[in-house]
Amino acid sequence: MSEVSAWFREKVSRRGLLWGGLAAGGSAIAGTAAGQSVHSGHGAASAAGAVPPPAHLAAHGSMITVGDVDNERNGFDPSRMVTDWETGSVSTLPDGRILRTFEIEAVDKEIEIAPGIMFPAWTYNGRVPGPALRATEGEHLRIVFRNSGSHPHSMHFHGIHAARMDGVPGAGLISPGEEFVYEFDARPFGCHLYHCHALPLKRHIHKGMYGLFVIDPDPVRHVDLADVARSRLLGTPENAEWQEFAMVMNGFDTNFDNENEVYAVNTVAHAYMKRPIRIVRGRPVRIYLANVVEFDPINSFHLHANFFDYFEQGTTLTPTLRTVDLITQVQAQRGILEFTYKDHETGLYMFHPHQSEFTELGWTGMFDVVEAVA
Ligand SMILES: [Cu+2]
Repeated sequence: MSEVSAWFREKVSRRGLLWGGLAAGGSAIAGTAAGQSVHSGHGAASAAGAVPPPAHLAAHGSMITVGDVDNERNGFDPSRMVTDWETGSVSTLPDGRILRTFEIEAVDKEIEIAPGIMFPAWTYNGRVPGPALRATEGEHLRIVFRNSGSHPHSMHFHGIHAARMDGVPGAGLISPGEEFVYEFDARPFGCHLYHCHALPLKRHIHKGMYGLFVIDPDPVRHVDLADVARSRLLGTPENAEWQEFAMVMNGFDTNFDNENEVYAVNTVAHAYMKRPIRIVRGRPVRIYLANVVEFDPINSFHLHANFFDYFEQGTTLTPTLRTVDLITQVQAQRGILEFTYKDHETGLYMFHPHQSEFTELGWTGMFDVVEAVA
């Protein structure tokens, strides 16, 4: 068998496995791509006692999950998570600098990643991805980390810090029941991430131990581009003009065969297809995007009917890519996307990776561009 046909056979069987599993679990993925009509998708939803999908889903003929994930049981809701920044608590050090403290607890938790599909996750503060930590350049950070999970864990930050704060074995990797305090200054500014660095790394990351770590630029340190820096600094009037979203592209290997069966942004398959992210037409949009997908070498983000500027790792105040509608990210790669729909009609605009397989297995969403929020 040629390499190509072997690849195809493997992908098809993976798809078959997911569909079979979903059907057995009382859920289904409905859609045209699998030879099911959108109408029969409605039927499946009714049979499961679910509300029929909104008109926009039928209009797009999308292949998406049927039914709803129990956000309350999960303890997190992708629609809220997308704007939920964890800023910790703030105090002043004797030298006048800001001390920002975060409290993070590792806990084992079963989460629902698609309707009826449970995943035994390891989490930071009970959510996947973990809290989207946000600080300002130059602050002193203190992260109090407690391990209430069943395995050794750590927090390894992508940032600048001492070796003893690195979250690797011997430097902040702690056993269940232990506590460790990471301390370092917030630098460089940018869109970073943190993740567990216990071994086997692949397992600890894909179980759910990752999150965004955003450091806003301090405008005082960037006089030439102070306006840009202020627009990125949470809490300023300039920043309030922007519609900012936290997005972590992730995937889940539900049967432990080193392949993902479900893909998403912020964990729940197709969450933003069912509840599109609302954007006010006249205001600019900024996405803090990171890829943590395990097992697949690359992920991507494609925006429909529009182009954006991209800031690789967010560490510059001028774009590193201008006027693109697609970027790629390997694992741990991240960046900031900036765009606007101000000259567009209102309506539903899709975003998804350009690996079609990922879109069908959960990673696709919509922006609902509106005139104003009611
Ligand atoms: Cu871990």
